[in-house]
Amino acid sequence: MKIKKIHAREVLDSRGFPTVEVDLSIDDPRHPGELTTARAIVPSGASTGEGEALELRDGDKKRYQGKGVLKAVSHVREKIAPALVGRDFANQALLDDALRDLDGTPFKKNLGANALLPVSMAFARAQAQAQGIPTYRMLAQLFGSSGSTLPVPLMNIINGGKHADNGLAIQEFMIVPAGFTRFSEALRAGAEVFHRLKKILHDKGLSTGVGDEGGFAPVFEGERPHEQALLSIMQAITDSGYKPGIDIFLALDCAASEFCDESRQYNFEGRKRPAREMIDLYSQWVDTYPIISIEDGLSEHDWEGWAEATRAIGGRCQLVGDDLFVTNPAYLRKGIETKTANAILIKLNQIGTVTETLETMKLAAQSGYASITSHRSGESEDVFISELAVATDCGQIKTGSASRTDRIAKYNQLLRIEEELGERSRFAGKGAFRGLKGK
Ligand code: 2PG
Ligand code: MG
Repeated sequence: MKIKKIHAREVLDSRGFPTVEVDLSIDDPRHPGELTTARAIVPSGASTGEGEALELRDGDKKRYQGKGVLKAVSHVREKIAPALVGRDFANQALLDDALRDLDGTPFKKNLGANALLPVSMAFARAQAQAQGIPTYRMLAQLFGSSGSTLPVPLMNIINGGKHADNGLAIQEFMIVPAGFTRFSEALRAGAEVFHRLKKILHDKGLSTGVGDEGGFAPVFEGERPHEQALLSIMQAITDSGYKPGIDIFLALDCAASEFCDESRQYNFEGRKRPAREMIDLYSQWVDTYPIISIEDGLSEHDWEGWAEATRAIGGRCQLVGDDLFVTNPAYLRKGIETKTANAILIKLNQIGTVTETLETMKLAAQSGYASITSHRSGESEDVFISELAVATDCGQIKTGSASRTDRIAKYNQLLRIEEELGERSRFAGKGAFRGLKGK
């Protein structure tokens, strides 16, 4: 696969901040003399883990409040393109090795993960195009999987934390329509609950404006706003004619690093609490509500709290490390060795190349950790994560609510893939979750 052209440009993400888009062309083996060109856009997080690969921003306050990405764009144009164009790469791993060598640092501090990743993703797509196969099939070949499993969507229908300004400490309240036989049915149920929730909030006089990931961002007045959020969602599920705990389950992303202070006290509902208290609260919620997944329930700096949480709730609930593992095999290995968490959130831009992402997912699968392919809060029309979720048969995708095209684009791509796979497709369903026993 000889690379013929690489071009980068600054485009905007779903929050209106700049990000990097790359067009990459290779020879088209099916049409000698012609090129095939693929495109990719990098997403961007707001509640980022400290161990993430570098997202290079210009820092020039005169442009986009310092958030411009012209440096990353120039790294693609002036460093990556001259080094790679004209070279032949037999596979994704070799291309990604070359990208990593060019950067030369583990956290992509020289060129920026936002310069490397779009090249890596566009190359994956270009390879698929050259072979005349869909991207998920190409990625499945790399991963050694069947590439036929449609993931259960984890749909974030109430937004809080850094993704909204409604005072909720917990960042994401998700519905998980796992009790269906097809992805399209699960998605339909999820969308129906989303619309029902809108009515419930409206009738209570609460705002139905949406946050960064397309979920509602109401301000729940009074005591225990987080339980009010859970109860509103439970009502939305039943009012839609579905059974909580049978058809539809709940999941949380607490993003607790954001409300944990330096002395490891969690600032939650008006009071500072030690990890033990947060764990007791989660444990009680898991018993009361059909919660089957809790992400970042403790801070990324609180490995002790995490280990305790895993002992206390890990047997009956999926515990997902996002900020804790940052898609990095080294952090995941530490988690496996210390029996911390039992699942990992997968975000390509936390690590910076497709190959490293697949390596992390492989390690997770071999160690009995579930992988959840995930969007970022700053997204675009790029649907690579839908392809990745199906390709790896990981069984779960987290890509926002049933609104905002940046989120819906991912779901629509999964609908297309389900249709294309036809009889060969399977929906991951409840089998994707370890916490379902006894619910
Ligand atoms: C998360 C993500 C995506 P962000 O914390 O899981 O939902 O948010 O992209 O802001 O890190
Ligand atoms: Mg998270």
